[in-house]
Amino acid sequence: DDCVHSFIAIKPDGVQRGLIGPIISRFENRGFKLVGIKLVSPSKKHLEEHYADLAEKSFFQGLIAYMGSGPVCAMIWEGRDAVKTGRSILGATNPLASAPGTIRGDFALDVGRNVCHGSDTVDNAKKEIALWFEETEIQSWKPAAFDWVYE
Ligand code: YYY
Ligand code: MG
Repeated sequence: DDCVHSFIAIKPDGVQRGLIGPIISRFENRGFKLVGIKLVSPSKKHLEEHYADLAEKSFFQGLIAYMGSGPVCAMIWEGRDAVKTGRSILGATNPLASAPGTIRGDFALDVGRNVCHGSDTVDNAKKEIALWFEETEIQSWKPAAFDWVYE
């Protein structure tokens, strides 16, 4: 089944810049369904686990400091190909390479302030959702417009 969950987060710069609404709108407008959302102040340990794959990178310490510098809006979005399509809605990692019309291509300039996170594979989405959310925080519901979005 290609109807999956992706973990999408609005980073501290996105929250501070008032971009929660615009970012949520892009996922809603596309037809995705919000099944989990909360504002969190993640611990250093939590962020180091989230970005464990990047621990050896030169930018790792800066990345952890940035991600811990303010509230993060953590979300789970559900829908057709939500992981792959979520990445395309976000745009390329480096905003200078992100196409206009993507979130990073419209709202960011610097790779270290790229306003949003999205899972890169279905496996990583499952791990990230398990790291950021409790089962009871994930809703199962059918939007009224469902049959107008999917044929
Ligand atoms: O998945 P994505 O966020 O697009 O990129 P990753 O390669 O997973 O890197 C995570 C995060 O690290 C990226 O969003 C910004 C930051 N970063 C950086 O500060 N400098 C780099 N050269 C590469 C990534
Ligand atoms: Mg990544």
